[in-house]
Amino acid sequence: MKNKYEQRIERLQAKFAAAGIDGLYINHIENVSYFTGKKGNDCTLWITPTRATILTDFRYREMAQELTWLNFYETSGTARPIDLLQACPYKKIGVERDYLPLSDYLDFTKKLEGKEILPVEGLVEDLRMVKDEEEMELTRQAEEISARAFLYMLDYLKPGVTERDAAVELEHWMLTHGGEGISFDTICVSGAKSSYPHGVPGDKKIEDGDFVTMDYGTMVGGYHADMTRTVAIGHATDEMKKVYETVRLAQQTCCDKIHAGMKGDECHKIAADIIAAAGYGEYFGHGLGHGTGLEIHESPRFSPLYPKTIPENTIMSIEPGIYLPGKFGVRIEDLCIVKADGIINLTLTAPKELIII
Ligand SMILES: [Mn+2]
Repeated sequence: MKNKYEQRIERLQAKFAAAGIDGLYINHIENVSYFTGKKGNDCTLWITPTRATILTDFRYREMAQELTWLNFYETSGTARPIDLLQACPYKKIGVERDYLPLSDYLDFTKKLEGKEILPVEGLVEDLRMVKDEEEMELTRQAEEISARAFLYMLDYLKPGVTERDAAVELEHWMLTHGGEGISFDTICVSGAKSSYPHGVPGDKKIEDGDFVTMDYGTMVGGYHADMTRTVAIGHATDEMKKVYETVRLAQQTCCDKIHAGMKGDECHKIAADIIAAAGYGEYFGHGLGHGTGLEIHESPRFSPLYPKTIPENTIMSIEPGIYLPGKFGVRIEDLCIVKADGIINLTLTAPKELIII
């Protein structure tokens, strides 16, 4: 019985002919992880139709030797990746167009004799897009910890706490409750700064009348959680309530209607139409959502720029927002598994109705 990594390697090898390559040199760290189960800097893979080799140096020797489904090529000053590629019998060398450093590309094209260097894109990313049961379970666990952290923060947040304190508290809670890292720099912004979709937490104190937007997540087994909630402090004006309700309705309608087989732009339009009908069309300027997995942002996308079909068993964020410059912003984000007949929402334990603390 082949392990899951060997099966993934076989699925990649099956794509070589259509891509016009004899093999693929992989240096993107998460793409390497996908075939090794390990995350090491300075590890690359060379995968040919019949074998897969990990290339790394002495520091990772023991780790590489544990990966019994891979050959190990120990790199050094005289045994460089380019030397392995030169010695192999293959001529059409695929490289990752989005990730190979330009210096390596120039080196390969200039120095490899009798070889063609062919930049390709999306081969591994398309495999990673559709998740297996284990990947879904790890993501579910990561999102559950993140959603429970939100409940904790409802008790913690109060006027006088700074954005930075709140962000640190949130991260600390996740890391002491099973989280294995932070998915991305925690966003915790308040008041007028909540209109910055990706604002950085600062020394500003949370005040009565602020919206506080928290966009964050933790990881389990390398799989990223991602969620956003916006809460009001003390009170909310009628305008704040109207904007919040518009985002909540757009977000919930997407949760109710999206299913596998829809196009990415079609999904985005569900939210965009609701927000535009409420008069805020120009204040929703980003895509509705993105895939998550070994990276926080991966294929596919819910976006006006993504006309492709969303396959079953992708893990996607659904995160509409409205941002009124100089005033405030609201975003609500759940993570979900896309199925043929709808979505499985992984963020259910965090309420979405307007909470005023
Ligand atoms: Mn997101």
